[in-house]
Amino acid sequence: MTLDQATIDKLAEHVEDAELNRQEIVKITDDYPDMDWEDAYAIQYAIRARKEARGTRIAGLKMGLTSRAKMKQMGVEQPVYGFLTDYGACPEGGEIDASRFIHPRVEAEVAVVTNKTLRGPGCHIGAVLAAIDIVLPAVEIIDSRYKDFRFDLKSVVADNTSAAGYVVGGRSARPIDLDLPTLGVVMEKNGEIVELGAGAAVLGHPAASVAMLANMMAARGEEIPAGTFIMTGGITAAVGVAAGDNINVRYQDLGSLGFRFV
Ligand code: OOG
Ligand code: MG
Repeated sequence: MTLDQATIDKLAEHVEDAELNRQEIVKITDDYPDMDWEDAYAIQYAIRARKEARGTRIAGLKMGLTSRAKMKQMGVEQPVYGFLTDYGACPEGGEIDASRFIHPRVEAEVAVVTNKTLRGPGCHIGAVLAAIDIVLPAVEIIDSRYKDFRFDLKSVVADNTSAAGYVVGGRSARPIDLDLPTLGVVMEKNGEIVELGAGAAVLGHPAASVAMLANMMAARGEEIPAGTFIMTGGITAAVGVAAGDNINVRYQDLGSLGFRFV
C-alpha cells in the first residue's frame, strides 16, 4: 500500500461520483503514479462499501481483460476483477437508456452461477467445473469513467473495471453438456456481424477465469460464496454503442440475446 486510508476514501468518492454523475475524469494514476495493486483494489472495495451502505446489493462478480482481444484493445496485459450491482442489471430483449452511460461498449461473455464455495490459492479448472451449477449467455456493458476510455491497470481496477451494466440470456446449460472452449459467439450490431469468437479466447477456458478470480480474491483473504453469479470476461473486443443501436448475440448451444439502446 502506498496510499493512506483518507486518500483511498477520497479517491473512492471521486471515482464513484464520476459513475453516478456520468462525468468523465482523468485517470487517477496521473495524480498518484506510485499507487499499487493493493491501493487500486482498496479503492474498488471502498466504492463497493459506499454502495452497500446506501442499500445497493452486490449482484455478482466479474473478471475483465481475460482475452487477447480485450488486452490488445486496451493495451494492458493482465486480468482484473470487479463487482456487479443490482442496478446494473438490464433486461434481455428490452430497451436500455443510453444516457445512463458516458461512452458505453458491449462485450459478449460467458457467465456462470456457482453452487459451491470456491477458495484459492490453488483453485483450478477442475474445482470450478465441479462448482458451476449453470452456464448462461451474457453481455456486459462497460463504461469507463476515464476520459476517452483510456486507462492503465491500476486506474481501471479502482474504477471497478469499468463495470456499468449487464444483460443475461434466459437459456442456461449444465457445464457437463457444453464444451466451453469451443462454444462460439457471434455478435451483431444493427444486423451486421461486428465480433465473433469462442470460449477459449478467455484464458483458454472460461472456467480458468473463475479459478483465477478465486485465486486473486484469496490474496485479500476472500472466497467466492456458493450461489455467485460470475461474468468470466469478454470473449470479443468491446463494441461502442449509442442510442439507436441494436445488439444481438448468438451463442452456440445457449440461444441468443438481444437488446436495444434508446
Ligand atoms: C475493462 C473491463 C474489461 C472484460 O470483460 O474484459 C472487461 C475495460 O476494458 O474497460 O470487462
Ligand atoms: Mg467484461
